[in-house]
Amino acid sequence: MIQMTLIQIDNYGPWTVTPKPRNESDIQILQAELFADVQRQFAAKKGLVFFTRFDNMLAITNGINREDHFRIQRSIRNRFPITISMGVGTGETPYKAQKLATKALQKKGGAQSAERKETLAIDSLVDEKDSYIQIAHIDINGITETLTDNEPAFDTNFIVNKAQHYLMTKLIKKGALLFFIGGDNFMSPCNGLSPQELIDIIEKIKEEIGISHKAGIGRSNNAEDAAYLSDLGLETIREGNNNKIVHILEDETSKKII
Ligand SMILES: Nc1nc2c(ncn2[C@@H]2O[C@H](COP(=O)(O)OP(=O)(O)OP(=O)(O)O)[C@@H](O)[C@H]2O)c(=O)[nH]1
Ligand SMILES: [Mg+2]
Repeated sequence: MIQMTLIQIDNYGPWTVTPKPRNESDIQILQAELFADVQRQFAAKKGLVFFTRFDNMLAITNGINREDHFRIQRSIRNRFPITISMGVGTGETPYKAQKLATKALQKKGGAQSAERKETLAIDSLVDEKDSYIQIAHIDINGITETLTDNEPAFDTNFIVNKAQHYLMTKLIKKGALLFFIGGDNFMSPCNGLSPQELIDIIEKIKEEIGISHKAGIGRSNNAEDAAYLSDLGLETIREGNNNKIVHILEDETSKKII
């Protein structure tokens, strides 16, 4: 089971234009600093946050309890001009977990409600004994030679975006999520997805748009270790000159549970 947390800035839309529109550069700074801050706090507990759309972020939070979430909300309130609400959900797939997390928060009020402030809506938390996370770190093959060093930066960015869209479209059908994490890298929390299904998706995208990917898959009972193992998996593929599409690594904690 995977546990996911939705982190949402309270009543942010109105705040960005009250008393009059704030400078976009200042809004960008706030969002980047908030992301860095919540990442640091969740990471201290082996969680992993994806910036998603910045005003809404999604995190893998297995092992992080009610009190931990509350402390993060309080710390943000004490240091930022905004507050954050959170919803927490669990599921056999990441899609289900984030859906329940979102529903729990939506029930407590809208994103632009002036009444909903620093709400913590927990649908469910994963028991330590059921905690299991599978993450695929997906990366484009040879982007530096083919694109970064040859094409205009914007065109390369557009292609990375296109790859992301194709990956998301196929992965969501399997209950897996996909987040852009920088460069030519994507991370997919993908409990329930078989390695063969991922290989099939990557091969299909190669056929459809001519972009080839590789993926390290990591499995653990916490996000930090699952992500780290997925990084190591990618390195193993690189050592073999990208001949393999997928490489799986799992630790002792994940072998007990599927
Ligand atoms: N967020 C993140 N970004 C990375 C990571 N590794 C590389 N990058 C970024 O992605 C860019 C491309 O790196 P690579 O994927 O290693 O380069 P490549 O040319 O595609 O080479 P191969 O993937 O080995 O085929 C780098 O310049 C970094 O900006 C990572 O683990 N995480
Ligand atoms: Mg690459």
